Amino acid sequence: MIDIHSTNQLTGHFIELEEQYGAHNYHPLPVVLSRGQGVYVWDVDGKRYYDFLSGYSALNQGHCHPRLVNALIDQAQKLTLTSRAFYNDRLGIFEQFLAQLFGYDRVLPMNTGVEAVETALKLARKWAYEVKGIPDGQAKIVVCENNFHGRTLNVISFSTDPQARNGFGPYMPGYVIIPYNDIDALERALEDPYVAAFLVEPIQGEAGVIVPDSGYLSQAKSCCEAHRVLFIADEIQTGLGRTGKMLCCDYEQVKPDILILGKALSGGMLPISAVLANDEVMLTIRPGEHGSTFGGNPLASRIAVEAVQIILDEALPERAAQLGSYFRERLQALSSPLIRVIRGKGLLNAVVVDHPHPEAAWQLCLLMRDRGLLAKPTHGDRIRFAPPLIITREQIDECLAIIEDSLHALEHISLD
Ligand code: IF1
Repeated sequence: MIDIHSTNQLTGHFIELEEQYGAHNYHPLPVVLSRGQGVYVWDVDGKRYYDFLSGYSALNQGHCHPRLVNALIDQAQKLTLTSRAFYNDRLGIFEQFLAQLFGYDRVLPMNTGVEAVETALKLARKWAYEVKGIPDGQAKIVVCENNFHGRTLNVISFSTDPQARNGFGPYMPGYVIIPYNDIDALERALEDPYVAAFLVEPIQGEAGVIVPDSGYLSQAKSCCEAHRVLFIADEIQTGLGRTGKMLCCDYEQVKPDILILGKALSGGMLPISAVLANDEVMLTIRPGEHGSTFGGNPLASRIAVEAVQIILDEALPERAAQLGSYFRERLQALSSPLIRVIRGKGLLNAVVVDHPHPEAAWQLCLLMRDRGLLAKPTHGDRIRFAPPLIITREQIDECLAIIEDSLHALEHISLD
C-alpha cells in the first residue's frame, strides 16, 4: 500500500504528479530520488540510501561515475548524433573495442536491451534462411519458461508471464518454449530441423534470480553445436561483471554464437545495447535491413567504451565475485525465519520471503527504506539484492545490519 499521507509533503507532491500524469504501468516504492553518487542515492529531503537495485544492473559502475560524467560532458560538447547515414569518429572505436574484448568479428549497436534481443532474433532468422537452409518463413527459436527478454510485442509473444503477455495478442509465431535448466527438454526441442536458435538467460533475472545447475550452459552450448543451432545468450542483466565474471557464460567457458549486452554497457548514462556475432551470422543483415536512429551514436559509443573500461580498470567482476559470496554467507548466517531461500551469483542475488502475509516482502522493503536501503520486491515474495559493484566490504556490512534490523522489525509488526 502506498501511504502517501505518512510521507512528507515534497515526496507526496512528486508521487502525486506521477500518479496523476503518468501511465500506471509501474508500482514504485514510495521514495523520490533526486541525486546519486556511487552506491548511494538521496531523496528530495536529503535522506541517503544504499541502492540495492542498481537500475536493474545498469549501474554496475555506481551512480554518476566521475569518468562517465566526464566522458558524457566532453562528448556532448563535440558531437552527439550523426545517424548511421554518415560515419562518425567514435562508433568504429567502440565496435573494435567490444569485438576484441569479447572475441567476436562484429558488433551491432542498438539502444535498449529489448532492441538488441530483437536484433539477435532477426539475425538468427536471417542466418537460418541464408546459411542453414531452413525454408523461408519456417524458422523456430527455442526459449525457456519464465524468461524475461523485454517488452516488445514480439518478445512478449514468447513470455510465459501472464502479466507481461495477456491482453496484448495476437502473438508472433515461431517460438518453442521449454523448461529452463532442462537439457533433455532442449535435446528434444533441437531434434526439429527448423530450429534456428536457442535464446537463454545465463541466470533468469526476472524469474527471481534462478541460477541453473552447473554444466547447464556448457551442455546447452554443445547440444546447439551438435544440431547446428545458434546459442544466443541474453547477458543484458548478467553480463559486464554483475555475476562475478565479465560474462556469466565465462563460468562455463561458453562462447555464445550471439551475445547480447545492455544495461551496464552505459553505466546508467543512457540506453546503450549491443549484439556481438561472427561474420557468418552478422553479415546476413545488409544495408537497409535493420537499424535505428540512435544506435551507435557518437555519445553512446564514447560512453560505452568508458563504461566497460571502468569495469576492467576497477576489477569489478572480481569484486562482485568476492563480495557476493561474502554477502550470501553473512545473510545465511542471520538464519532469519523470514528468509526461505537465498539465491545468486556474484552481486546478483535474491531472497524469497517466508511469511504468510502477501504484502510481507513489500513491508520489508519499506522497513529497509526507512533504515536507508532501497530494494524492490518482484512476484510478491522475492526481493533482489544487487548493489553497484563498486560497493566495499564495510558498506556491505552496514547493509547487512540494515537488512537484519529490518527483518527483526518485520517479525514484530502485525500485518493484516
Ligand atoms: C522493467 C525484470 C530485471 C532483462 C533481460 C532484456 C531486458 C531485460 C535479461 C530488456 C530487462 C529489466 C526491465 C525492467 C525490469 C528489469 C528486470 F525484473 F523485469 F526482469 F532487471 F530483472 N533481457 N530487465 O533483464 O531490457 O529493454 O528494458 O533495456 O521495468 O521492465 P530493456
